[in-house]
Amino acid sequence: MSESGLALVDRMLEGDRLALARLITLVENRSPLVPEVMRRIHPRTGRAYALGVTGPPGSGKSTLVDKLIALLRREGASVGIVAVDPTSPFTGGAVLGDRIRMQAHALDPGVFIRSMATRGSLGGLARATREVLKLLDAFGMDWVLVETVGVGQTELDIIKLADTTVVVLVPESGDAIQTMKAGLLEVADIFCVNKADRDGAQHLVAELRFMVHLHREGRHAAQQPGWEIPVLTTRAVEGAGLDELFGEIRRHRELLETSGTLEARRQARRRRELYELIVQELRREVEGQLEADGALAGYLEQVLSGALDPYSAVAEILAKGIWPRPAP
Ligand SMILES: Nc1nc2c(ncn2[C@@H]2O[C@H](COP(=O)(O)OP(=O)(O)OP(=O)(O)O)[C@@H](O)[C@H]2O)c(=O)[nH]1
Ligand SMILES: [Mg+2]
Repeated sequence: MSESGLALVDRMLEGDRLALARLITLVENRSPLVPEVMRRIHPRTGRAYALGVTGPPGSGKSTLVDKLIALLRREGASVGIVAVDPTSPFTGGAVLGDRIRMQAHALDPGVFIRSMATRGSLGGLARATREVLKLLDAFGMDWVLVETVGVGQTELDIIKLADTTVVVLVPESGDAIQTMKAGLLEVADIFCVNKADRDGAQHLVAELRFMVHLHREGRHAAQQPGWEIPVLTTRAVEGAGLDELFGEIRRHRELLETSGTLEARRQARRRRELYELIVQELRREVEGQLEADGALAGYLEQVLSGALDPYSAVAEILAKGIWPRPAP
């Protein structure tokens, strides 16, 4: 690792915000320094509590996050925020909106806000988000908040990085929940019906409560005995319902901490992370070797010409120990 990369980590650990910002940029740019950075910060991670806020575009996530930051700051907690938009390949409009909405906190030394959008692969975004959360954790933030749009697979991967997840819906999203149901119940610890000043909020609340009730024995529910997903209403712009929402977040955290579920969740996360990293490494290696390695390239050629089916090729490559090869 370059001297400057190392120095950056040291400066970040001493509380240098500019160094933190530059390390996040390294992560976004998939710098080859990232594994070494992660290795060095590891002893300083694991302290922060991760809160996820997810929901459809424009449901008021950033407005809610902005108010939650204020509540956390009032308690003296420091807060790092990552706003992730998997739907946008650009650092564009939504991100600008986040900046404006959270501007009041931008000068607060106890707050650090960063927006991220997709650059290149979607899969890479979940990994980058995890790495940024670790940086914020190592920096010393008591809470790390991740705001993410929607409930597709990438978004689910991102939201699974959180200890507690708030799913934000609005009265207009009534129809959308039908299609998102499975995904929502897989991640929601708390349902927040925002824009409760609009028609249909109570209807949505009833619908969600019914859904929670029906699925109270589902997988996600079964993993947290003693917790029935609460359904709350908020009017984020006015700050109405925010104390209740924050109360439920804290109650959920306490339950996780006292029941041992938090550690179990974090272990499940570490396991997923390890698997993912191994698979990524192997994939990278095999991609590099497929063309370069004589034996593998021979198989590739036969498959390309159609002379050999890929199933037989894989079986032979693995059976003959051509790949993976033992380390030299
Ligand atoms: N009427 C009403 N409008 C709200 C409420 N909360 C937020 N809004 C408005 O909804 C719009 C979107 O709010 P954001 O906080 O940017 O929503 P978001 O979910 O972060 O949006 P994206 O990040 O773009 O997906 C803004 O114009 C807010 O002022 C609410 O409780 N009632
Ligand atoms: Mg937003």
